[in-house]
Amino acid sequence: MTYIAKPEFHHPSLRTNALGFTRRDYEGKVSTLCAGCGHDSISAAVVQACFEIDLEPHRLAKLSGIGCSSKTPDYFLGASHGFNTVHGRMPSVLTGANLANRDLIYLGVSGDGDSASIGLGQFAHAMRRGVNMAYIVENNGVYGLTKGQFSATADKGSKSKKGVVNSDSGIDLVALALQLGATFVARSFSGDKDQLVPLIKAALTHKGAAFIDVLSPCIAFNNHKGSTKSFDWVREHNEAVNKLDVLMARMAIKASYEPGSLTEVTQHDGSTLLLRKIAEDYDPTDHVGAINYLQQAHAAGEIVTGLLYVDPEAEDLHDALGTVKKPLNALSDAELVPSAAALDKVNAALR
Ligand SMILES: Cc1ncc(C[n+]2csc(CCOP(=O)(O)OP(=O)(O)O)c2C)c(N)n1
Ligand code: SF4
Ligand SMILES: [Mg+2]
Repeated sequence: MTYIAKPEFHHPSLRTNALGFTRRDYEGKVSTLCAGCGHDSISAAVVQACFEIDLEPHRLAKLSGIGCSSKTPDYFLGASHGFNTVHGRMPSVLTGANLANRDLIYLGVSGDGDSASIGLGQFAHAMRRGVNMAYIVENNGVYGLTKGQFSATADKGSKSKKGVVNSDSGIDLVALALQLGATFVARSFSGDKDQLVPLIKAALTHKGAAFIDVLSPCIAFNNHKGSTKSFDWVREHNEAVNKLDVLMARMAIKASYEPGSLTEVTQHDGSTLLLRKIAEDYDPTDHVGAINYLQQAHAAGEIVTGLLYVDPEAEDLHDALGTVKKPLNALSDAELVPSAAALDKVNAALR
């Protein structure tokens, strides 16, 4: 892969976070994507989110598949663990890594082709198993890297740049994630950093499968009139249901607000999600309500964004499997090798 390394020097008065890192410490190589690609804005939002939650870069593992979107982990968090898997296979590789080392924070980055076309089965099983991860799909409705074929998220009736009309029904990954049992489901837009940064912060701190579908226009192949994934279309049809702020456990709630206008949701790690309602009748902790709301909005041609569902009490795959609390590479020989008595017991149970 071609890339350009960024110079390491930075202005001495750049703001630092609680760990003493500047925003530059969360950047990666210089992007080789098309200038104006939505995916670059998502990379910038990831950098901002990790800086703001004081994440230690070496504690994050970023995994992706294949596509322009899946190239982006090279452009942020240069000091984190990274792995580019095969097309559509990020979820299973991430699941394995997570089971082996539960101490890392997992970020999966994928595209609509990577997750809704070739990798749909992998996406489904990561969601239903509750793999503890933040899963971002950079959704442009096309296979950008291979020159703009419709992906499975392209809406029926949407027109390609050459005027071909898509006759297949589009897959809504948000609706699917909800149905599959993801415990944090959100949608956002690469052009709305104010909405996207808090969603990424909340997804990274959520325990369980956290999914964010980010509409991210491909300016080279899917930003024309007739496309339902263009900047203009998404801006015109975007209906946010709420506005989110994330407060980490150590931060006191300083914001002053009218009682009742904010909902507070406390997560496993002690962080608090402060949700300001935009749609009066929307409750992000009501699973059935979220599914109904989405379908109604879809029928009305609206693109619903914001934190659509969260279960703050969610359990993850480790809880379900009853795995050891330590990462596997930290177990001693004594912990790994069963005693003769334990082995006898296992053998006896099998007779
Ligand atoms: C097994 C396999 N099949 C097909 C391809 C070709 N291929 C590379 S990227 C891609 C689609 C990428 O689309 P998406 O995930 O939406 O990413 P984008 O480029 O749009 O960000 C395809 C079909 C491949 N690399 N591997
Ligand atoms: S082809 Fe599309 S998705 Fe790929 S870098 Fe260019 S604008 Fe982005
Ligand atoms: Mg795509």
